[in-house]
Formats: sequence, C-alpha cells, structure tokens
Amino acid sequence: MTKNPELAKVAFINGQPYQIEAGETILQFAQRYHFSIPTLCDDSRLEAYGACRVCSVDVALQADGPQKVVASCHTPVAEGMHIETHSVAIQKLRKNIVELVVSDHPLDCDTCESNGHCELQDVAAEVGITESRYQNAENHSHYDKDESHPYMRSDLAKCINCYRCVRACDEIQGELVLGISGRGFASKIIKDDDVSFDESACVSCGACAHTCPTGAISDIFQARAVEAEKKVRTVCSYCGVGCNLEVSVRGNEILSIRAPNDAEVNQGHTCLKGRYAWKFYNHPERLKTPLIKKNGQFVSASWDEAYQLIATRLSKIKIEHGADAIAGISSARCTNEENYLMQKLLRAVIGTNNIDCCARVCHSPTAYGMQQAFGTGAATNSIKDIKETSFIMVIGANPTAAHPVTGAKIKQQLMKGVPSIVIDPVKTEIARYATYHLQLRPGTNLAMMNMMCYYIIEQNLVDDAFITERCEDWESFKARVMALNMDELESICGVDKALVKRAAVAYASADKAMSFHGLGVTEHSQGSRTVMYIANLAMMTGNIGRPGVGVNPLRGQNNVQGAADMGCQPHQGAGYMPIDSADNHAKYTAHYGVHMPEKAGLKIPQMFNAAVAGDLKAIWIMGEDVAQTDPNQQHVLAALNNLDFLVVQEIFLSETAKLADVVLPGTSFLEKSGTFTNGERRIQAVNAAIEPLSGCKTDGQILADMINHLGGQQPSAAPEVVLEEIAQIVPFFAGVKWHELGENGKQWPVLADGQGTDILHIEQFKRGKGKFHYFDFAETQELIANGATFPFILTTSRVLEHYNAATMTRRTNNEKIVDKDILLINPQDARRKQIVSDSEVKLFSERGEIRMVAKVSNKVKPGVLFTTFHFPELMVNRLTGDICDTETMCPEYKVVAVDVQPLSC
Ligand SMILES: Nc1nc2c(c(=O)[nH]1)N[C@H]1C(S)=C(S)[C@@H](COP(=O)(O)OP(=O)(O)OC[C@H]3O[C@@H](n4cnc5c(=O)[nH]c(N)nc54)[C@H](O)[C@@H]3O)O[C@H]1N2
Ligand SMILES: Nc1nc2c(c(=O)[nH]1)N[C@H]1C(S)=C(S)[C@@H](COP(=O)(O)OP(=O)(O)OC[C@H]3O[C@@H](n4cnc5c(=O)[nH]c(N)nc54)[C@H](O)[C@@H]3O)O[C@H]1N2
Ligand code: SF4
Ligand code: SF4
Ligand SMILES: [Mo]
Repeated sequence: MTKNPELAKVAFINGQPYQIEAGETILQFAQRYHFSIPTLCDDSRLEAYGACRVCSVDVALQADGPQKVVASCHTPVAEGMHIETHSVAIQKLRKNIVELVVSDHPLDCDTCESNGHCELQDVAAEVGITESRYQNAENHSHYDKDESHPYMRSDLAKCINCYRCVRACDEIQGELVLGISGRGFASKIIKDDDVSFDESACVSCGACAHTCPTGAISDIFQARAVEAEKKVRTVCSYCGVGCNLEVSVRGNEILSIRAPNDAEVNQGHTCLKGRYAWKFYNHPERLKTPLIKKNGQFVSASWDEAYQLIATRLSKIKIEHGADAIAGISSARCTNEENYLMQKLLRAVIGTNNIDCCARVCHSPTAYGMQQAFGTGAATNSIKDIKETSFIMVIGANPTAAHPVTGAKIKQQLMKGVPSIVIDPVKTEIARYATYHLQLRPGTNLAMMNMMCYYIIEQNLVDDAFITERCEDWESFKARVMALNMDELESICGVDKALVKRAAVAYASADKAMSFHGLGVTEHSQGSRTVMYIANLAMMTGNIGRPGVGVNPLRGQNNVQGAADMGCQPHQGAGYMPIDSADNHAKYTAHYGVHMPEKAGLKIPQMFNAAVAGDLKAIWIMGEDVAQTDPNQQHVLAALNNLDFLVVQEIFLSETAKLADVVLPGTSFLEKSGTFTNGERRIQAVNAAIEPLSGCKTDGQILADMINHLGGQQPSAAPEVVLEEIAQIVPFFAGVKWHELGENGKQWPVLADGQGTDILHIEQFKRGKGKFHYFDFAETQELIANGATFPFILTTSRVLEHYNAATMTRRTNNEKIVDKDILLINPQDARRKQIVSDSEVKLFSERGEIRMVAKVSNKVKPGVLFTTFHFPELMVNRLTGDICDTETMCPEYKVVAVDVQPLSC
C-alpha cells in the first residue's frame, strides 16, 4: 500500500478506500458510509455483543491477504483493512444464521401485523429468506404471555435471544430487572426471579420494548403505529430533561409515542411519563370551552364573551386601583413564546411588573445564587458531560425519580465505579450506589457545605491558580471558614465529620468534578446561600469552564428555564434585564412603543399576601395549580377567594381553576408549536402533533388575542414570529431562528451567527470574576417556632410515576401503578408511635392536618418523615408553611415541623 499521508488513515470497503475514525468498529465505519450490513443483536446505543453473527464480514489485513470472518459489531476497524460486506460466502453464512433464527420463531407471530415493524422480518428479507427450511423446529410457543403491566406486554415465544432487552435494561436504564435463565435453546428472558412485570422492580421506562426487534417485549400503543399517517418530532412536557419524542398520528388522534435514537438529549430513551403517560390529551375532562362563573356556577361561554368580560373587568380594576392591582402567574409547562407573551401582556399592555412563575417555588434560589457567584443563573455544563466526568456530586436531588433519563445516566456512571457523593436525608436510589452518602438532617445543607469547604482548605486541596486568576473575595471567605468549629457543625448536620472530610477530599482531588443539585438545596430558608456554596466548592477546586465539571441545577419543569429566561419574574424582564435600568428602558420603549413599568413587581407569596390584604384585585394564572402546589394552602385559598377577579388558563379544571371567575381552555403540548428550553439551556422545537382539540385555543393564541383586546399589538402567536421578536430583546437568543433550530435544538447563548454554547464561563465568568460568598448556618424559623410542639421533620418530594399536581399523570394509567401519596416513617419511630405499614395516620402541623397511609421504611432516618404532593384529595400543602428562602422567597417545602399519630387508636 502506498504510504501517501493523504491516505494514511483509510480502510477499504468492497475495494474502495474510506477514512476511518479512531475507536470505531467495522460496523460503525461501514454504517457511516451507508453500507448496509444486516444485524439482529446490535443496537448502536449498547455495548457490542457479537452474539448473532449476522453482521459478519470478510476481513483481510491487506489487499490480497488471507481473509477471516469477523463479527463487524465488535471488531475495531484498523488502518489498511480490506472489508468485504457481501461476498458469496458471507451472504451464505448470514442466510443460514437467519434461517435458523426464523425457524425458532412462531409461524403465527403477529408482530409484523400489529407493530407494523419487525426487524427480524426486515433482516430475513435483506438476506433473501422468504421461508425457512428448518420449519417447525421446536419453538417456545408454550411460554406464557405477560399482560400484567398497564403499558407493556411480553410474549417470549417471539424472542430470538438477542438479549437486547436485557442489555437495554442494564446499560441504558440501569435497573437490572431482566435476566436470562437456562442455557442454549432453553434459555429464556426473565424478570427478576421470573415474576411478571407488575411484580418486578421494573420502572416502566420502555427501553426493552423500544429495542426488542421482534415485539417479544412490546408496548401496548406501538401496535397502532402501523396506522400512522405522520410522525411528528417534539419534546416531552413533563420534566426539564427535555426528551425528544416521536409521535405517531392519524387524523387528530395520537396513536403512540416513541423516542428517536438520534436525539442528543435522550438517545431513544425516556421514562414512563414521556413514552406512556400521554392519554390525558383527549381525556373527557379536558376543558373544551371558556367558562364564566355566574352565581357560583360555571356556565359555558363563547371566546368573545370571555375575552370581553376579562377586558372589561381588568380595565375597570386598572382604572380604579392602578395596574399594580393586577398580577400574572405564568406557566413553566408552556412554551417560551407563550411565556414571553404572558409577561408582555402584563408589562407592556397592562403596565405592571407583577409577573412570576413556578420558578419562584422551585429553582429561583439557583438562578439568584448562581447569578451572584458567576453572573449567569443557569447550568454551566451539558448533560453529555456526565460521560466525561471523574466525580459526581448530587445534592438534594432524586434524579432517578424526578429527572429519570438524566438520573439513569448518573446511575450508570456510579455503577461503573465513578466516585460520588450524595447529600440527602433520604436514602434515594442513587444514594445506594454512592461512594459517600451524607445523610444529613433536613435543612442543614449550609453547615455541611461549610464543613466541606473547611476540610478542602485544611487539606491544601484548593486550586490556587484558578482562584487567583478568576475569582474574588477568597481570602476573607477562607478566613471565616477556617474559624468554624467542626464539632458544632457535625452535631448540626448529624453526619460523622470524618466521613464528611473523606468525601470533601475525594471531591477536591478529582480531576473533573461535576455537581448536580435540586430542590433539597433550593426549597429552604438558606436555599440561595447553599447554591452560592455549591458555586464556592466548584470555584475553589477549579471545577468550572471545562468539559465534565461545573454547577448543574436539575431544573424541574419542562420549560422552567425558559419561563424565567423569558422574563416571567417580577424584577427582571426578558433576558434577565433588570427592570430598573435606564438603558433597558430605552430599549423597551424603542421596541414596544410604551414606557414599561419600573417598580419591581410582586413575587408569588407577596401576591397572595397582597390579595389577602385586599391590595391585589386580580390574578391571571396560566397553567399552574397554586391551590394544590403552593405552601400553606389555607392562606393561598384565602388569597384567591379574596380577589375581585381570577382568570385561569388551563387544560383541566384544576383545584385553582375551580376558584376562577373565568376559565380559558388552553391546549396541551401535543397541540401546539413553539420552543422549550431544557435544564442544560437547550432551546428545542416543540411541534404540534395534532390540531387543538375542538373548542380550545393554544395558550399563545389566547394571549395574543388578549393583548390585542386590551389595546396592545400582537399580529401573530406563531413561533417563528414571536421568536423573531424574542431574538431582538433577549441577548442570548440573538441568533435563534425557528427554522434553524434543527432536530436537537441549540444551547444558549446562541450568538448572532447561530452558534450555540455547551459550556459557560470558559475563559472568564459572565460577571468577570467568580465571587466567593460566606454565610453562617442558621436554623430555620420553622423549627425554632414549631419544633418543640411538632417534633418530626416532614420533607415533601415526588415519585417517578406522578407529576406535581398530577392533573395529567392521574388521568393516565400511571394511576394504576401508584394511586396515592404515602408517608415514609423510620421503623424506630413507627414502633414508638405504634404505626404499622399500610395503616392510616394523622399528620399535622401548626397549619393543619391531613390523613394518609404510612409505610415503615429505612429510607428515612429517625425523626424524619417523607411524602409526596401528587393527590389533591390529601392536600399535603395544608401542612407546609410560610417560611421562605431569605433572598428569593422560595418556600421551605423541605422542612415542615409535624407530628404523626396512628388513626386506629
Ligand atoms: N416524576 C416526577 N418528576 C418530576 C416532578 C414530579 O412531580 N414528578 N417535578 C418536576 C419538578 S417541578 C421539579 S422542581 C423537579 C424536582 O426534582 P428534585 O430536585 O430531585 O426534587 P425533590 O425530589 O423534591 O427533592 C430532592 C431531594 O431533596 C432531598 N432533601 C430534602 N431536604 C433536604 C436537605 O435539607 N438537604 C439535602 N441535601 N437534600 C434534601 C429529598 O430527600 C429529595 O431526595 O422534578 C421534576 N420532575
Ligand atoms: N409540598 C410540596 N409542594 C410543592 C413542591 C414540593 O416539593 N413539595 N414542589 C414545588 C415545585 S418545585 C413546583 S415547580 C410546583 C409545581 O406546581 P404546578 O406548576 O402547580 O404543578 P403542575 O402539575 O406542573 O401544574 C401545572 C398546571 O398546568 C396545567 N397545564 C399543563 N400543560 C399546560 C398547558 O400547556 N397550558 C396550560 N394552560 N396549562 C397546562 C396542568 O393541568 C396543571 O394544572 O409545585 C411546588 N409544590
Ligand atoms: S421497562 Fe425499563 S426497567 Fe422495565 S424491564 Fe424494560 S428496560 Fe427494564
Ligand atoms: S425524563 Fe423527563 S423529559 Fe424525559 S420522558 Fe421522562 S419526564 Fe419526559
Ligand atoms: Mo419545580
């Protein structure tokens, strides 16, 4: 072979040279150049397995050298290799293998018909088999079918032992539910100890059904995909992971949902919510017409009537009490364009900065804390970095339940031995795999963070060069940390200080350490301060501005990042532009043609206080069920009931909508187009799979209509039009264009040339220097005031199967999997209180009491109780209180002083 440097890195496929890439297999190499090599056991997302041998090719190390048959899926391509993909011998070999597989497959298999797709049949056709010569060899038709699961089926007679399902469960989800029992012909896929789906530890992610080539494991909706007239790519509207979905549609009906394998966010994976929990979309209880309350009863109204009434009432309130007597609460479930229009309606048309969104009760401390430390309140890195990092720290987040696709990725790394710290009072699923689980008392994060900083400094593990070059206020911070008493902090947190020291040393010694945090950090009185400490830890160890490091909040709702980016907060306009800056006002006036209000608006808790006091007269709520999800429910109800006028834009008659004067029927994400921004700042296109259900309007259209009704100007709610406007206002959207988003979106900041950004603060921080902040731990007022009377700490959170107010997940078969909120109590406390599993208990706080079912569990330490807030009949938020984060007013859902009693005595 000529040693021409131009040709140095090539291998040959069927005689022609092609450039190779480092680390790829022959199969990947050939597929990259669009050569078709049939496979059965291969799934490009899984480790090569080499079991079926259908992908065999002839390989010679030089042009006329001796040939060898190899499985292309697990043989690395090498420079100068000569590969024959379809020699006569290879074709014969493939045909024989596939013939054997087919002969072991039931003749009456209905997968091709019902699923419309069977990879085995495709491969058989490709290798030229129409009928098997080995027909009626004994097959596995006696295997039982498993129909125990609400969404999945197994019919193992169709199984061809490629083990893709087992490998998907292990390598993608990390659940290890599926296994193989027996050997050779008798081998069979089993769930756990050979139980049915419903008895197994399966988390219903659907990865096994997604990869199964024959429908031996399938999902119940997939059967109808064969009828699809079109497939629409969109983005899941549950959590902030932002999984891409492919929706099969016929007419105005959704048939099934799968995930595209080429999605950068989720690579074909989802959790059970994205893949299966979509039947709410045409549930009979969907709102289909505007409702106006007359004499305490809702009556159906026309859109014109509803718009007219809203315009009249809001104008009257504005004239009589001023624009600041009106407020809006926007929806992190809705698109960027809709959120932008919502704040535009409030600011530019009504004339008030009283606009907020659920970020207030969620990650507002993250946005604030990270802005203080770095200048930007968003994740510094990307989810793909999880694969590159050498250390993972998870603080106050339960990602396998709340961000399941990211959670599975984190879990995979932990299972592979990447060292990790989990800081959580509860033994979460990832805590079980963590190198260090620091099981602190709820509410003591700041004490824990100070201990970690102390030990890192004490052990000389700080990155001096990074600190000197890129940060400020280090010396004063260091001096205050080193003056702390570790014994005191140890007793506050309730975690052995030697363990904390080992964990801190491990974090600081790692080459690349990545941190993830959630509500266990933010929903506390010291939430923002703890966020600043996570930033401190990253800066003092140089873990910023590179791949595989950084501070990465696991943002909650599908578009909570976007709702805040679009200005749905009372002190910063779209693009986080402070509303008290003259420069910003000049820009606004030029754009909107009106002078925008300058006075900072009310945050959600302040809105409720003002409503109770009678100062706030009207609230417009889009897609947030505050009556169920905001803390201290009685106070929220009192506020809503005291308003003169409440407008709720919803898809269901939520607890909040029930209290409204006017209810406007919006649409679900499946019926609208626009963009969502996920937790890694990725702006992705949401494409309507179907038309709005009859009688409904998209939320964007409703807002555009109302802007026009109230004297503003909004020519269109179409995403391309609104995005163009956003790009002019929001600096980090400058280069965002609807038609250029592509399938995988772009991470902001998107520069004018359309280039996105996957890592922030590479050379310098957005604010210039990264800033260290010091704070002392302070006990929450909730425990100071109520701890003696109510001796347990209740922390509230979520489960995988249900989503927040659960208006959507409760209207799907997810309710067959989980049908109530459960209280977890430690065995020691349970004995003392005479509480047994599955019994009803009374749970009560200073604010109120509820009844629920308890379960005795070691997941919580003595003195700590845990539950969720998904079921409105229980109303967990009757118990939570008014204590908030000192900086942002994010409610302290995570520390509630309560007591518990068995109901039987
Ligand atoms: N299945 C499902 N997924 C969801 C949601 C849902 O309702 N259901 N909701 C979405 C939303 S809106 C959000 S914001 C995210 C939230 O997702 P996460 O941020 O993971 O929030 P939680 O699960 O509420 O709480 C996280 C953890 O904080 C721990 N914790 C409590 N107190 C403390 C403390 O003092 N210190 C520390 N270190 N930890 C503490 C809890 O034990 C819990 O394990 O999930 C999103 N995804
Ligand atoms: N005790 C306790 N309470 C909590 C928390 C906790 O950890 N503990 N977590 C808090 C957190 S982090 C959050 S984010 C909040 C979440 O609280 P919410 O935002 O109230 O919860 P969701 O269920 O997401 O509610 C969204 C509402 O929007 C509606 N909706 C969905 N899609 C659309 C749409 O496209 N258009 C319109 N118009 N409506 C739509 C749904 O029907 C639902 O009623 O809950 C908070 N409450
Ligand atoms: S659905 Fe997911 S967890 Fe359940 S068996 Fe399949 S891959 Fe495993
Ligand atoms: S992980 Fe989140 S975004 Fe992905 S499918 Fe589940 S709920 Fe949807
Ligand atoms: Mo949230």
